[in-house]
Amino acid sequence: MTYRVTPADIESYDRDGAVLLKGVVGPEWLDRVAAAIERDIETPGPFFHSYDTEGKGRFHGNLRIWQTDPDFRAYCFESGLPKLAARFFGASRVNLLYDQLFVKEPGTAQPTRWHNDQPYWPVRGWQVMSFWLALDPTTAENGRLEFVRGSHRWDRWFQPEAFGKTEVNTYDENPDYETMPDIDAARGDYDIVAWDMEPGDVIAFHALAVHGAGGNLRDDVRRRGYTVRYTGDDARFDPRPGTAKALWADGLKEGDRMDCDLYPVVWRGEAASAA
Ligand SMILES: O=C(O)CCC(=O)C(=O)O
Repeated sequence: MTYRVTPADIESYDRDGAVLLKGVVGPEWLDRVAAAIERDIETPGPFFHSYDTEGKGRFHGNLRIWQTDPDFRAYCFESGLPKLAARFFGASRVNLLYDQLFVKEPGTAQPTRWHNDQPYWPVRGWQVMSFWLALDPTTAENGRLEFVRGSHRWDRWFQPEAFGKTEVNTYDENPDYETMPDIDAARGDYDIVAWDMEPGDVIAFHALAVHGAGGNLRDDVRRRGYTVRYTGDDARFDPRPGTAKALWADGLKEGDRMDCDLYPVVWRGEAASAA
């Protein structure tokens, strides 16, 4: 991976909470990730969840798949993404938080509800971000991601809910969290940004950025997205109510640095040169 983060990328990320990075992931990594996705669909890892699509299409979800598949692991550790995260954070250390797969097969009309991520995650701190990789050409018709520009700076934490009816992934109520407003009912009130993507493009986004995605309304193309989440220097373990228990690390106490087997350090360097 040879992509170099530009000052303009960092400015957009800081201001808007999300930025499109074109052509980050080359054909070799794309092939490895695509093959790993097919393996996961064939024989899903332990955190597999299929979202209910009311009989139409199929929405395959899974997480922590780096732990069971060597190619997902290699992509999370060795692809160069950790260094990109360090650049966005200006951090001297990057930990892998986890990875997650979102495959909407043709005809999966179910949107991904508006949400922000950090309320789901047992981590506090500002240096928490994701890289969503497109494996297919992705447009408004087959479920591209959408972001509310600048929402990562609202400091609003929205109550997690499952993306669809699933057997796993229920979330405790957190009295400090808010209910997500009905953004689709008042889209004109929000500054919504979205980008068409080509395979290998990546969206880098902040963990508090409010985002969602449309359904895959096409019957001839898939919409495979693979996301990797990283944390930086200021991240601390915080298993507050409402967070996904599947992401809780045994052996860490609230306030600890993230470093452990579940959140391994994947990059170290000079913060000054990264900034
Ligand atoms: O791909 C999707 O539908 C949702 C992705 C998402 O919410 C994420 O990666 O945080």
